Amino acid sequence: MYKEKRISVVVPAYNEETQITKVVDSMPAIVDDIVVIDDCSSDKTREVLVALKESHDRLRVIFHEVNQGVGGAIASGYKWSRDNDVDIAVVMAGDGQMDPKDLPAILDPVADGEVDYSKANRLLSEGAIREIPKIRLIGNTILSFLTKIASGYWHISDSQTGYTAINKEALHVIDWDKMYKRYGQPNDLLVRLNVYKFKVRDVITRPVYNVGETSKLKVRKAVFTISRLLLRLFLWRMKEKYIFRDFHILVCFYFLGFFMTLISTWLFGRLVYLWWLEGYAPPMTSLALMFSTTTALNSTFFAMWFDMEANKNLR
Ligand SMILES: Nc1nc2c(ncn2[C@@H]2O[C@H](COP(=O)(O)OP(=O)(O)O)[C@@H](O)[C@H]2O)c(=O)[nH]1
Ligand SMILES: [Mg+2]
Repeated sequence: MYKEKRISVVVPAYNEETQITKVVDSMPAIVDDIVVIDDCSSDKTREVLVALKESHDRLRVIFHEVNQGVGGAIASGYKWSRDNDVDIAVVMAGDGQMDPKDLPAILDPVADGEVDYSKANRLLSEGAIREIPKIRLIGNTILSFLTKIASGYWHISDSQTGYTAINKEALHVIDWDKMYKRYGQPNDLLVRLNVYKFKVRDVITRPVYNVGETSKLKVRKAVFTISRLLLRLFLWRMKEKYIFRDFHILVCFYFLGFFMTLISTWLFGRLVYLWWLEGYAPPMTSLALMFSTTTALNSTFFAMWFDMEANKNLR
């Protein structure tokens, strides 16, 4: 229990035979249920967990018969927490990259009823540039920016962290079977939380690397796949939040921004082509390009500003 709330920690684990014991052993006393999901590991994770269960009565283990991905494992842990009357469900990786010392700080905003979901933010910590591998820092920064646009939580960054806490209300509202099942899970969840108007906050934590973990994530591939996912999520949020559930003129501004960007691209292409062919820029095309670019930028910035305003009380 923490502040009279029942706490579960959901631990997705895939081939973590060397790491999982340490994660379970180091779980602070405030945690009531350690819910480890073995996602059909091909190493000895399953055997290690069965043995650990003998000596840890807080440990609950869920075995997946087929591999579902980290998001699928987290969904199983969330459903267990929802059905077992847990007040706050935390997620910590099975590879030891989340420092249990940070747990109270992550829990506080949710336990005190200030927000519905809190998450770690390693990018704002002092050692971020030194401790996070460069390629991951770049990938994470790109995805964090795109996640701001897609989710409407403009005050949130480090969208790729898995260290999070969610309250009972959100556990009951979100449809966990629909959540994205692989590495884009945190991004997908943020967009869903926004549509249901849940409050979200970042808590600064220190990045943890080189504790014996082997990452299964390929940064380039993940940036590409998650960017595509974010585009789909963005369109879904616009439809759900600003057309169906309520209406906001910002969707028209976003649409105009997009349309004018297409026109500008076409005009720019035409201008370069004519310049190259005839050695001069036709004044009408140049003027039209100036007009369409200005409108494209203005409309997009207005749409973003409206979105920021609409979400400013969700922090
Ligand atoms: N359930 C499940 N967990 C996974 C899978 N891939 C990775 N994980 C877990 O998700 C967590 C984070 O994965 P990791 O590869 O370390 O990602 P990184 O820390 O972002 O590099 C770890 O606890 C892994 O055991 C998977 O396919 N299924
Ligand atoms: Mg890891």
